Amino acid sequence: MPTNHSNSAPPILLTIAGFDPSCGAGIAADLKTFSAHNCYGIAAVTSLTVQSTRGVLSTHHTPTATLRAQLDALASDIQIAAVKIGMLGTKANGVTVVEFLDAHKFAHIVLDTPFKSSSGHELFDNAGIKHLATELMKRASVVTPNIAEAEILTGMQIKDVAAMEAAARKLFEMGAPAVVVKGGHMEKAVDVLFDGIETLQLCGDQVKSENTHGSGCTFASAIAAQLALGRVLPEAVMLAKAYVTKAIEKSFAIGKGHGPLDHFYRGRQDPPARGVHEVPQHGMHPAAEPAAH
Ligand code: PXL
Repeated sequence: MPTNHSNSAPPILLTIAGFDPSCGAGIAADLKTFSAHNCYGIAAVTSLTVQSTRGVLSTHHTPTATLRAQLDALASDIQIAAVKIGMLGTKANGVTVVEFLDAHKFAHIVLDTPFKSSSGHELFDNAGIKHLATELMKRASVVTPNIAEAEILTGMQIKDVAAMEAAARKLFEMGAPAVVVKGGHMEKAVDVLFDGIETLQLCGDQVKSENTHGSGCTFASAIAAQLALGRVLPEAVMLAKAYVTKAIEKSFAIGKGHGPLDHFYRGRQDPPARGVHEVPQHGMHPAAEPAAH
């Protein structure tokens, strides 16, 4: 009986996040992103949301003991190369995650900060946001707020790239070892990375698309995958930005609201030009050749 136990496993990444049943954001986006980077993903669910492409209808947060049990079961069994944290729901879940991180000392921790869905539904309570700012942020390798989240965390108003840089520095002073402030909603889609030493502006053209649901989750997960694959942070962030930009460019509608990115655009081939696939070409397997007549 052949076994496959000698095949070496790819890097294994853990996402701690909410579940979006329309699979555009949250855990599903994270797992697709890990897979697209040839990594293996595992997940602990912090919250079950009820949503479609049209928005979030309700959230049902995982009881703390259940979240802790998921995390302990996974970490006691599987070697985790990097952790990505997304929606947490409640402060109690945030506290559980802090305890988990302290017990294990992971090499790479990417902390995304989804506080509200695009449709305006609360994804994290106010006490949780405070706890994230004072306790969780300093345990991460990098924190990835968008402009609105950076404003909430810093109390600053952010109107331009200079203010994004100032906010990134303030978040660093508040304890985050490195920060990416995401400006994807700005005309020029500039992200600002501050790693405690230098600031880097990452410029990209804003892709006009209605199907951007899960962009933040995807970006943070792509950074985690690149870190797990051995890239240094600036390189990981640049590659993640290129990936998410292309995945938005290739995004598609699946329902009446905001559709998902195409996480697997790299593996998709354009259909062959008309005619090419209809007539078997010389050199094909004999069984596929047209019968002689
Ligand atoms: O895009 C932020 C986000 C993150 N995680 C989950 C979500 C959403 C937005 O709806 O549902 C689970």
